[in-house]
Amino acid sequence: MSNRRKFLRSSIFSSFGLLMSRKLQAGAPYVTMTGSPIVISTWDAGVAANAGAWKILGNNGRALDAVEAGVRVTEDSINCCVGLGANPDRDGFVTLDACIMDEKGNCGSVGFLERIKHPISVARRVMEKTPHVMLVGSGAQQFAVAEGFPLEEQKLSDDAKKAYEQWLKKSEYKPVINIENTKPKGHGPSAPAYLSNGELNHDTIGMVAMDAAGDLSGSCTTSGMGFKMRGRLGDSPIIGAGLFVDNEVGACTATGQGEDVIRICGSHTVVELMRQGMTPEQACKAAVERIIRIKGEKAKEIQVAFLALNKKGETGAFAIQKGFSYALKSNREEKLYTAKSWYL
Ligand code: SD4
Repeated sequence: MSNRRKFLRSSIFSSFGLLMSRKLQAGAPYVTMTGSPIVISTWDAGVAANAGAWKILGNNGRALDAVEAGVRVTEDSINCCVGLGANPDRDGFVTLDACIMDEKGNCGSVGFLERIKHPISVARRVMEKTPHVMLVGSGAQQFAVAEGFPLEEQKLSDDAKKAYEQWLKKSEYKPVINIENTKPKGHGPSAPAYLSNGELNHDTIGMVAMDAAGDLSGSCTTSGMGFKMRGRLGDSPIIGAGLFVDNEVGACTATGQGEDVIRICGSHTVVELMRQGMTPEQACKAAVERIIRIKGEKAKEIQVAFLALNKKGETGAFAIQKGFSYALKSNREEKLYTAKSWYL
């Protein structure tokens, strides 16, 4: 065979190979399991949130509507940790972050939002009613009010008030974690934040879901780290960090110390690793390992967890520290799982 013919032959085969691998990367390995809705969300509060989402998913509704309705349950809950009753910043004000993303790559986000009960719904309005992705601070609040969201009085819950008063005694601004305990004593610049019933007060809920049509969406809403610096944003309102959805591949949400999630574009990283063929758990673990590599010994002091769902309806999670729980609801099961972790 002449050299020219050899060259043509090999370049035809290599272009074919490239084409095939592009096609595979575009999602070919993932078979859409239509008709099998599923929702997963972070921490124990995810059980109630999933039940809220299921009212929509279980009735052939859209994943986007489900993930908004689901986390609104948590934002509504006075005893929790995510909405207006949550831990304040170090100046005593509750500031909220949230984001939402649908199967078409549409996304919306709000950050540093005060006195609005449902930041997730404001994030959805940003997505649907503005040409932007993100609104923050007084601008986000102004938009929310213009959209008809009531401006609430700030009133700390009894638990948040107690925790804040306790924190003020030392005003210590550094990650606190008790790794000997299955219940980490917080995972950020917070003092331990236990509810009066003794349960750990988590300040974020992230949720990802697939609907009966096989479409994915996700939501994430938080008061952020308790006793954070005023003006601080974490990963939760940042598309690609606290949440990412790619309808060809899968979806991921993150919880824990936002600074370290942002550092590796955490949720986007997990989705891209799933695109390359990893299972959700493998992808979450690989993302955690990146943080461990960057942080070295300091990783012992922080908690970060990822929770992911792929297009086949497979789920998985991985955390730095033990004790990360996530809730799953599908037609077959309703369960609270504990994720594997780097430190045992
Ligand atoms: C943040 N990632 O603001 C959030 C905190 C969190 O459970 O997830 N807490 O950094």
